[in-house]
Amino acid sequence: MVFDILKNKNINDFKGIHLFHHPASNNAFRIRLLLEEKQIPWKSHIVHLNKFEQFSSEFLEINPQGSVPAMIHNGTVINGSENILRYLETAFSNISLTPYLDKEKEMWEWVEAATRTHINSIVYYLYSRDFGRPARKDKLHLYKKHNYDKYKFLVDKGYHMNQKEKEEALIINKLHMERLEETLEKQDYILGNKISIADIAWVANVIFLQYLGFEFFKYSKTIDWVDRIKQRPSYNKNSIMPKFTTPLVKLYFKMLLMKKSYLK
Ligand SMILES: N[C@@H](CCC(=O)N[C@@H](CS)C(=O)NCC(=O)O)C(=O)O
Repeated sequence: MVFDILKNKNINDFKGIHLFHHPASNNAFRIRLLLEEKQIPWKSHIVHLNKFEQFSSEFLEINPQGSVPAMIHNGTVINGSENILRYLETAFSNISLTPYLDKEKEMWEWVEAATRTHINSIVYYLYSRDFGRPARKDKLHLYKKHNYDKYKFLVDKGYHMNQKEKEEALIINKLHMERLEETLEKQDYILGNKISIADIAWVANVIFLQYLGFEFFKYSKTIDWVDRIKQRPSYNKNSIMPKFTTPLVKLYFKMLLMKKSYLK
């Protein structure tokens, strides 16, 4: 339990890199990939989102938004995937993932686009495919207080998405994938023929979309690019995102939704 670790230890006492994450989180996946790419030793702490550990007072002290990834490095807390990627790239520059100095601004624009769109693209598509974790009514106030964007999404769209909204979720992601495919038609990686943080940031979204059944046959360069990244040593047992989209998960969520305590 993540709060047992946090209860017994002061933030300043965390030495080295401690990542608070969840295996099935695409936002956390890109951090694990970068840590492995840079060969940084790190300690894993799983925050069980389904048990709402993200809203324990102990975890909220680290990340007041109640979300993963969050990281502590020698007592310094850094939250949110874009911030963590930026921090790691600066603090651990031995192995650099910024291969083109003249394209640094462009690189961070790609990273920002991959992370900023989380709720409006990835979460939207996740729920349109019935793989979104059902919202418990008694937890909604916590989302309202700590993670307003997710709260708004759950209330507005989470469980009563009409056909038009489902199509919109698909179109938003298609537009992103078209831009990526066009870029990869010219080169092996997003910025050129060398991997950068832009690739690390986007591949986490793409693999997530693959798990959700997004149709990729039109995006062959993107598929080759994912395979190229999967061949790298950084894609290993520490970083990998397990497949979470089985029919059983859908069935389980459907059963939960029959209970009164869940938002419909
Ligand atoms: N902008 C943040 C978003 C973080 C986020 O929303 N993470 C999700 C997991 S992918 C989460 O922790 N959700 C908690 C919840 O839904 O209760 C980032 O890029 O790290």
